[in-house]
Amino acid sequence: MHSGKARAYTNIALIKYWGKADQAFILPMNNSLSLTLDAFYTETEVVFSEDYTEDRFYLDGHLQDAKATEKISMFLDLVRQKADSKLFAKVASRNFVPTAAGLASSASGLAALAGAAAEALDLSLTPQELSRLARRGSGSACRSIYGGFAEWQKGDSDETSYAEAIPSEGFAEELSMIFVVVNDQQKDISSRDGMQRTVETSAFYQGWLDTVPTDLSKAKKAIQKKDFQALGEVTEASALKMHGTTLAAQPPFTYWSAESMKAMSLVRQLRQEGLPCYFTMDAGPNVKVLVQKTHEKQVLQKLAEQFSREQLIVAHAGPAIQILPKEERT
Ligand code: 2P0
Repeated sequence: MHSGKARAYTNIALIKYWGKADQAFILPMNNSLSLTLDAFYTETEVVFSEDYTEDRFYLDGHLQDAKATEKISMFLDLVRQKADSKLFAKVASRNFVPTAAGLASSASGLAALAGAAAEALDLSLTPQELSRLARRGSGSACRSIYGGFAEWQKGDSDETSYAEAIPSEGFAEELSMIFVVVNDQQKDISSRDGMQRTVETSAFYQGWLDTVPTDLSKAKKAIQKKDFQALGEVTEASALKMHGTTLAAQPPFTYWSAESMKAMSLVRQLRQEGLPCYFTMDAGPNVKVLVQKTHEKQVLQKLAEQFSREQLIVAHAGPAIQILPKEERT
């Protein structure tokens, strides 16, 4: 029996990943930059054994159906191939999310799976190799190998596409991200389908790609200088441009709901009132507000005037992936 367990934290991109150059290897069209957060994480235990006759996948204690298990099996095949193993596995994963608001993340999930499976089969991967492996499961997962800020270098092959930590000398620890959890009944378009449709059909896609290098260098400069305003401005601009591309896709779509727009307007209003804060959004209607810890309480209070306290979740910079010791395994 070979077992491994890992805990990985989710990350939110400040400069977004949006579009693939290679679907099979998950090579992105552009570099992206993220902040790993402490509030949401996944713990996954993987056990490979000669006794098993198939892969089994349990999520939050429930055995998953064939479709969900197949995705896990395909990822495990990559790990088995690297380790020259033919063993089946039992995968038990738990998402730690403050509310049941659909915030479970493929970034933390696939990073934890990569870490646990690699540990179980004694692959002894460097962080860079683990990042490359996690990328094969889900693009954004390659950034969750690191704590604080990370940049995913798009590269142009399986070997050259991975994330790296961006040291910030404590700047990441000065930041908060307040999640405004917006519940709506809109039918979801997965980020995988949404980005693909955008690459293939959006008249605005090239415009998006053209501006990423400048945004990325602005973000890195802002981190280096600990310039919150510059980082916030480019974060918001990157999100707006990414979401702009979806409106020109065929058929067009948007992840925004009326509630998302209410949250974005409020953030703009707070800024006008002199409270520095900036928003970002991903492939769903939730809005995330970037703020300095020094203004966190004030911004939270203002948000609480228009959203219920249950809709607001505060996160701070989170740590790198952790491989858990044997004592913490079941
Ligand atoms: C990001 N997103 O940079 C962007 C911004 C959503 C919007 O990465 O197809 O689950 O597994 O590589 O990583 C979400 O997409 O997609 C994502 P796949 P993933 O965070």
